[in-house]
Amino acid sequence: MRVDLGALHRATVLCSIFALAIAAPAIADESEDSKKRGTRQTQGLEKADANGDGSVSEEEREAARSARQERHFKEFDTDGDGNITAEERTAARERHEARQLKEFDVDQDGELSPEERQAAQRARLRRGSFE
Ligand SMILES: [Ca+2]
Ligand SMILES: [Ca+2]
Ligand SMILES: [Ca+2]
Repeated sequence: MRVDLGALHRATVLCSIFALAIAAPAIADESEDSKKRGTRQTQGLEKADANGDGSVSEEEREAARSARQERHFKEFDTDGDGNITAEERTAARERHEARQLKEFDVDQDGELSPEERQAAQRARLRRGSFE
């Protein structure tokens, strides 16, 4: 009967990583799809840039982050009572795993190999969330 602080914290950490990635594109790795990621980063920037002046201020970054966290919270809290129960957490994890399987099970053997997991993790970092 309590908020999953662990998950929220993880989201915050990942958001920070994402923010770093935006701030320092030079340190981006040389993965085969770095071009695609650049596009995603730009989209993320546009979303966070609430007043459209082309840069993301501290406030805008903060607002984007809490919006994201709220979205995650709502995704977990399926009955909307403001609490995340163990059942809701389990259900969310199952949904998450099913989604991951659908998206990243490249050879469709019904489970994620270490390589597929890695791809999933990279995609997650790119999105700046733990969805
Ligand atoms: Ca702005
Ligand atoms: Ca609930
Ligand atoms: Ca597989």
